Amino acid sequence: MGIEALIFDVDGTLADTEEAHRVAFNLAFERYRLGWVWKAPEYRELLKVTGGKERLAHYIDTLDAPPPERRRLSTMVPDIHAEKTRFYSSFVADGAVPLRDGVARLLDEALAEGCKLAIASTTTAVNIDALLRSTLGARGLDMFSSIACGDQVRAKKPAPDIYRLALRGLGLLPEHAIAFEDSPNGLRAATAAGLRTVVTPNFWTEGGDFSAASLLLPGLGDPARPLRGEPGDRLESAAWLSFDELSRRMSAVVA
Ligand code: XBP
Ligand code: MG
Repeated sequence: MGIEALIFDVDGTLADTEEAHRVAFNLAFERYRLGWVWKAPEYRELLKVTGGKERLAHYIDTLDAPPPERRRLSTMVPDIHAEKTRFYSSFVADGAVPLRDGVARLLDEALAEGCKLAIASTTTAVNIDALLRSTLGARGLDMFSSIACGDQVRAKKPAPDIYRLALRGLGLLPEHAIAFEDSPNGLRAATAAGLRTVVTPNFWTEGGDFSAASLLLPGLGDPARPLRGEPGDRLESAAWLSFDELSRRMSAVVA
């Protein structure tokens, strides 16, 4: 039972996007003269709430403000988030956020072996479109057989819904696919959907509980940017995660 699809999370996994999201949120707050500034340590905590709108609503709930003011601010969440998305998607469209090491290589290796690609992300389709076009060019969107994202599901990560939607789009059972994630919420979502998961943490998620990961690596690596201590530490054949090694390793586990 080989691997028939790789399902990628976007933010933090395909690309290290959260600093751009954080800057975009702060520009939207300025635009609405809210006087809020999310600095990195606070944003790292806020990232435990997935979904930009849900994160904003959570933040407003924690504000030391009278309930009528909190209610007024809550009605502004969709507009603030739309403004933030305009800032973020323009940064990304301008090429501000590259793919993480090894991502483009692994995508191409998988496609060359007839393996399908999919996305399961909490962010919006607008943001995903901008990232795939700016990093992979016009072919970017066409590389993915299924893109499950944002508000297509009510329950966001760590709920499994978005991964189940991606699997339905692929027409596959979870045992025929591998998920790629960067965060504990994402790992929980993929695991709950029955998927084995490769986790590549980043600054915003390092130190999280990744005990359920099938494979935990600092990144995917590349011949030009090999992973320190590999092969030998966690990988057998090279200092980067190749589709061949992933395929061998994961098919063995299922068999
Ligand atoms: C990470 C998220 C998103 C982003 C912000 O998504 O939780 O909310 O932080 O994007 P992923 P939005 O599942 O790709 O890791 O403001 O568009 O939600
Ligand atoms: Mg993520």
